[in-house]
Amino acid sequence: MRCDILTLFPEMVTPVLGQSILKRAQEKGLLEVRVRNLRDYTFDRHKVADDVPYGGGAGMVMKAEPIFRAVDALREEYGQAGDGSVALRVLMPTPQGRPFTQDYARNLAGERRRLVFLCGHYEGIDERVRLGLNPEEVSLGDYVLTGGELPALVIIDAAARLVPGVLGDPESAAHESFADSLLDYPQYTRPPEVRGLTVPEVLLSGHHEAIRIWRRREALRSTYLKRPDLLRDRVFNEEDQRLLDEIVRASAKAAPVRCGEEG
Ligand code: 6GU
Repeated sequence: MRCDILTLFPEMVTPVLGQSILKRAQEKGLLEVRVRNLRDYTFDRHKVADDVPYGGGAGMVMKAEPIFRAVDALREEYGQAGDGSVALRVLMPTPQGRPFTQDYARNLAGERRRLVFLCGHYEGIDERVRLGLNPEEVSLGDYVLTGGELPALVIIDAAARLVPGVLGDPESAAHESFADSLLDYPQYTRPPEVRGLTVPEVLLSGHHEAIRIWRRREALRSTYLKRPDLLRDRVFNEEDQRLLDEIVRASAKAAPVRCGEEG
């Protein structure tokens, strides 16, 4: 996966890329992230990258031309794809975008073109960037952030970990939350007792099949209780259906809690 982040605040992103799994992915050559300061593509003595909005109002708007120039520079540098199209996929993090999901992350992880993130800040970006570059607008959810830098990192993180070889154990990505549209089962590590809280017996049993079923049941239970929407319209195999029936029966028997009350 090859990415470029275009931002007025490179220091918001570079430290994160130099840590942990994203750092190792880059060292292994599985991930490349180049961070460019949009200020380097300004064209006046004072390197002005933003200006007051036409029509008045609060805040500043990012100027269009430095962004066009930065993308032109990338096109120049990376050239054309085999079919003559430019080998860039331009993404713009914005609350107006298409919702970012695990499927979206999988799609980016398999992308052969460079992923270029245009990070807006302040009150936004001059509309002509959207009109001229037609970026793919992507949103993390229905809330507002101060800029596109944190979303760009979130998106790169979610996609990079799906690139084969990025996670140490190839099983880790396959087995966890959302790989299967279920929430994770609980994990425990040593010691067997912490502050009077013990580890479920089955996990100490060494009985692999019993452990597998326990984990499956807990994943289904957690999803049923916390995110029932993920189970809607889903077709279950026989085992999952049986586990889910048990869970539904058990939770119906437990003292019902009315909406707004604590358990
Ligand atoms: Cl992707 N960008 C910004 N700036 N704010 C957001 C967002 C993205 N997703 C939710 N809020």
